[in-house]
Amino acid sequence: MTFKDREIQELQEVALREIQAAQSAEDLERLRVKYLGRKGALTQILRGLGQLDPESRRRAGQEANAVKLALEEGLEQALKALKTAARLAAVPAVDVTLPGRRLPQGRLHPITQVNQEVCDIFLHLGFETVEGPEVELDYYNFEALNIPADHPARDMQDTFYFNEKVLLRTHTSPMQIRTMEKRRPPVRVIAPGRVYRRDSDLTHTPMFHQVEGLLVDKGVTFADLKGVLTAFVHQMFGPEVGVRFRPSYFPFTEPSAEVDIECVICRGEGCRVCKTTGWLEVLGSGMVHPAVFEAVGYDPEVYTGFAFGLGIERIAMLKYGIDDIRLFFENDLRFLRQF
Ligand code: 2NL
Repeated sequence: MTFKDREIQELQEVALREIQAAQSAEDLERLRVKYLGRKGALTQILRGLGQLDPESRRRAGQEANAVKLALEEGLEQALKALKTAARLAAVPAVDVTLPGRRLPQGRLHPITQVNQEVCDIFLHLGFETVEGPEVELDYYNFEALNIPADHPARDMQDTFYFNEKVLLRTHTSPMQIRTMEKRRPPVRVIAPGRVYRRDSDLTHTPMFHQVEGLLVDKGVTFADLKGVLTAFVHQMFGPEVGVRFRPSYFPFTEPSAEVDIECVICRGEGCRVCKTTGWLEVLGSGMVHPAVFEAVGYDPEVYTGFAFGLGIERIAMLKYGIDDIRLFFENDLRFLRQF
C-alpha cells in the first residue's frame, strides 16, 4: 500500500466518523463541503494524483472514487437518520399514568325493561311467548275476533291500511288466533309486540307496545281470570296494592272486565292522575267469545278460556309516574338514563 492509498483510507475513516457525529443538517452540509467540495480534502487528493506514476495513479484514483461514493452514501444515510429522529422527537411522550377513557355505558329502553318484566311474570305463571307479523290480514286482526266490517269497534281501532285486506295490526290478538288455528287446547300463551292505531295525544302514540294473553282449556272460569290477573298486578305493582274488576265490553270477550289498581300516586285518595276516582285502569280482559272459538275450530261447548290485553307504555307511565307518552319516543338521553 502506497503512502497515497493510506492517506485516502484514513481520510475515509475520519470523514465517516465526523459524519456519524453530526447533530444537524447544517453540520452535514459543512462536512460535504469539507470533503467533497471544490476545495475539499478528497478533491485536493485527486488533484495531486498527477504527480504519481501511471500504475499508482490508477490505483489511487479508483480508491479515491470509492471513498467519494462511500462519503456520499454516508452523508445521505446520516441526513435520513436525523430527519427520523426529529420526527420521533416531535411526538409527545405517552403518560402511562393517565386514567383510560371510559366508554359510555348503554342501557335497555324503559319500554324494553317493562316489557321483559311483564313477560317474565307470565312466564312464571306458565305462559309461553308467541310472536308474529306486524303487517296482518284484516281477517286475523278483525274478522276472526268477532269484529265484522260494519262493526263500530273498527272505528275505535282505526288503523293504517296497505289495501282492503292488509293492515298494520291494532293489537297482538292475531297471533293468538294464529296459535289457536295451529294447536289444540290446553293453550297458554302471551303475545308481546308493536301495534298501531290512528291516535296521537298525551297518552296515545300511533305505535305502541302491547302484551296480550290467552288461556284455553276445559273448565276455565272467570275465577281463573281473576286469580291470574290479580297475581300479575301484585307482582308488578306490589302485593299491598288494591285491585278491582269493573264490567266492560269488547267484541271478542263475554263477559268482559277492565282491571283497575289503586292509584299509585294518591293511594286511592283521589288526584289529577286518577281523575279523583282513586283507581287506575291497567288492563282489559274477559272470557273468550264463543264466536272467536268457532272461527278457529274450537267447540265452545267443550272449551272455555280467558284473554287479556295491556299497553306497555301505560304500565310504564303508571310505574314511573310519567305523564307524557311521547317522552318514550324522543330518545332524549337525559330522560332515558333515569331508568
Ligand atoms: C285492552 C284490552 C283485550 C283481549 C284483549 C283477546 C284475544 C283473543 C280472544 C279474546 Cl284471541 N280476547 N284479547 C281480550 C280482552 C281485552 O285488550 O285494553 N288492550 C290494551
